[in-house]
Parts: sequence; structure tokens; C-alpha cells
Amino acid sequence: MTPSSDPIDQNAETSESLRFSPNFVFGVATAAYQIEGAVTTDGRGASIWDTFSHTPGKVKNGDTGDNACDHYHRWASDLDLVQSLGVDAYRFSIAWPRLYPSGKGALNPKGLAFYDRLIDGCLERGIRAFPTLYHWDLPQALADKGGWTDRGTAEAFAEYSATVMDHYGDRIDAVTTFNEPWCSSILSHLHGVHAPGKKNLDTTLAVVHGQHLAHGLSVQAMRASRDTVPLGIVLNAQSVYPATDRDEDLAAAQRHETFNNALFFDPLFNAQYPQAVVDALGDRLPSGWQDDMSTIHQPLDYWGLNYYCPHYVTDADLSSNAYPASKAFERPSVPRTDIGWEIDASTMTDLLLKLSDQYTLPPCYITENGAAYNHDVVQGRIADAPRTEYMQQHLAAVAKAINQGVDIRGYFAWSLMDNFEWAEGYDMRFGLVHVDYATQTRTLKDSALWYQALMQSRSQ
Ligand code: IFM
Repeated sequence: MTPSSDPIDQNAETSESLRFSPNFVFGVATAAYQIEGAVTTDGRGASIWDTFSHTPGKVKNGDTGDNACDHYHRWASDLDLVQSLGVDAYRFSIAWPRLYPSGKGALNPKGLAFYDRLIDGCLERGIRAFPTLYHWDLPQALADKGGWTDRGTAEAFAEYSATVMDHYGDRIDAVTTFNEPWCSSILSHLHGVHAPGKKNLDTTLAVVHGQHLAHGLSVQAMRASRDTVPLGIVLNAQSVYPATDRDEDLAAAQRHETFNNALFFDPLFNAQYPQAVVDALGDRLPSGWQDDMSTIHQPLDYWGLNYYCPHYVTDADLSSNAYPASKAFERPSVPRTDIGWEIDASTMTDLLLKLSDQYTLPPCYITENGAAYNHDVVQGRIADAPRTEYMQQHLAAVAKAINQGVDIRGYFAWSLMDNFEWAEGYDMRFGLVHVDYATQTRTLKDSALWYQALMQSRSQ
């Protein structure tokens, strides 16, 4: 990726700090299981999310991704929508079980052909393609053999990565290995909220390590295939604050940050696990982890930040709880989106500044940002002013970070359209475009019209 080194047009007049340099990439984002549907079509294999969503009690209302937005069949008109917004790029994920129904071995030509259509469709519409390899849909066949705790899964992921680069590498603009590995390790193996719904610290640490290893092997495999496509990883780093200024809460916030952020940033960018984690949990990390550090630590062309809200935490007493012994603290009387996440855009600037101070990072893309608001369609219109306001505030926060020296090259709105919001099912709507799931009708919300106008204002 060779974006400008000056992402903000310093001379531009703007009242909202929303005028970015011409090279700044604006896009929209989605993920395969959240929109595609067609889960048994054309030879797609099952993933852990098929299994999980069909397990009673795991997803609200018993919702599944079986049909989702039926994007598998509607991809062309969905790309027309992306084009109509006037954005530069589309960030989507490739479903591993469409390419390799069993995770490895036989390649499924029909699955491969679907992403040919999608990528070529982007190119035909002048949209840059930013695929992600892993947005949580681990092939069930690999999960049955131990999933990310098994080194064979990391090796299979490298094989799949090489296939993607061999086959699509001439037509894509960047490849992200993992989307939010925190979710596919801690949220899903410690908190039990996402597939496969486990609650075990040892398993979690093995999964964290297995995914780091898979990322490193994937980067190596893709570079061996073609070394011209920019490669990166997307992290949902948390902006962590103590609930009070009590020493216990300050210490808990520090531990929380180490466990939820440094556990990812340190190995990826510094080839080590945080010393505090090694001290507290070293004997529970998979044996021989030290030998993988040089594979995990690969030079990257970019990193992506997915940002939504700050995290306030309080002490959970380390003497009787496992590290990091921190608990979420819900601040009363603060503005929140419909999913309950606190709104404070200044925390995004703070996080970007803090991380660029702590680590030597490659250029950053904001690979997701957006808000859940569940406005209804009223006479053909979705008046979602709070979403527009949220995005304006967060874009201004990005501009502020750039002005203070953080190298940020782009912003992707989450999400192009309403979709399957994981354990929340279809109740929570993050889209710029409203989806009526009964009819699959798409309607641009007011926020989409605002984003479209913002895109148009760039060329004036
Ligand atoms: O919908 C998710 C997405 O899949 C990953 N990042 C956060 C979004 C909102 O929860």
C-alpha cells in the first residue's frame, strides 16, 4: 500500500474536521457469515458459527446466519449500493469453509468462483477490494480436531491463505489475516459469548497462541505467493479506564489492558508476550511458545483498528480470581447506543495516540467504526440522526489523531448494511443501509445519505 504520508489536507477549510486528503481511503465493511446466507449452497462446509447459532440458547431469538442478507445471491446489487455511496473500498471477509469445506484438502471451485465474481464486481465498479481471511467462521471439521488449539489448524490456515493470494492476488488491494482475534479467542473461549462458546482459560491461551501462529504462517505463505499485496491484521484494541481512582481499580485497569490489548500487540509487534502475563499465567501458555515468536512477529504493511466504545473496569480481587481479575463497570447516565455501548469519541483519539506511543506500528486503517441504532422505516425513510452524529464525532476523532501525528490511511464504516450481529442475532442494526429481512429490501438510511454526501464533497 502506498498511500500519501499526509492523510489530512491541512489547507482545507472545514467546520467538522472531516476533510481528509484525497488519498485517504473511505469504505464500508461487512463479514461473510453476517451477510452471505446460502450456508449449504455450492458446496460450502459448516463452520463453528453454523453449529453455535443452531444450538438453542446461544443466539438471541434463535437467529442464525442461514439466510442473513442473502448476499451470496444479491452480491451484484449490493455492490451497486457500495458504488452508489461513492466510497473507494469495500472490506469483506472470505468464508474459509466456502473455499475448503473441510478446512483443508480439497478446494471447492464453486466457492472460489463466488469471490471471483465479488472481486471482479468490485473492480468493474471502481471499488478497491480489502478481503479479510478470518472473520470467525472456522470450518467445523477443524474445530472437531481441536480448532485453534491444534497446530494443524494454523498450518491449514496458511494453506488457505496461500490459495487466496495465488488466486485473487492480482485483483485485491490488501489482505487482513485476522479480524479481532480478541473476539475469536477471549470472547469465545473465556467469556463463552461467541462460537464455540467455551469458558476455559487454558483453552483461551492456547487459542490466542494458535491464532498468532496462524497469522505469522499466513503472512509468510502469502508473501511467498506474491509480495506486492499489502498485508495486515485488524485488532479491536480497548481504550481502558479505571472505574474510580482507587489504587485497586487503577491496578485492575492496568491488568485488563495488558490481558486484552498487550496480549495481542506485544507478540505481533514486539515478538514477546507481556511480562505480566508470563509471570501470572506463563505455566498455562502452550509449551514451547517461545519458539514461535519469530514466526508470529512478521513485518506488516498496516494494522486495522476496529473501534466502538471505551471500557471502564473495576477490581475483581486478584487473590481470589484468575489474572487479570478485572470486571466491566457500567457508568450510569452516560450516552449509549442501542446495544448499550458508551459513546465517547475522544477515547478513540486517546487510544490511537497511546498505541502509537507504546508500539512501533505500521500505518493504521480504521477498519470498523459505527453504531447500533434500531430505527424503523417510516414512510420509506430511516431517520437515524444519532448514527450520523456518532460517525461525525468519530471521524473528527480520527482527524484529531492524524493531526497529532498518528499515521491513519483510511476509515471503513461498520457496516454497509444491517446484518447478523452474532450473539445478538438480527435485533441490533449497525447498517448504513436498512435490510428488511422478510423481503430482503434494502433502503438507504439517512446516515447512508450523509456518508454519500460526504464522499461527494471530497471531489468538490
Ligand atoms: O458486527 C461486529 C463485527 O463482526 C466485528 N466488529 C464489531 C461489530 C459490531 O459488534
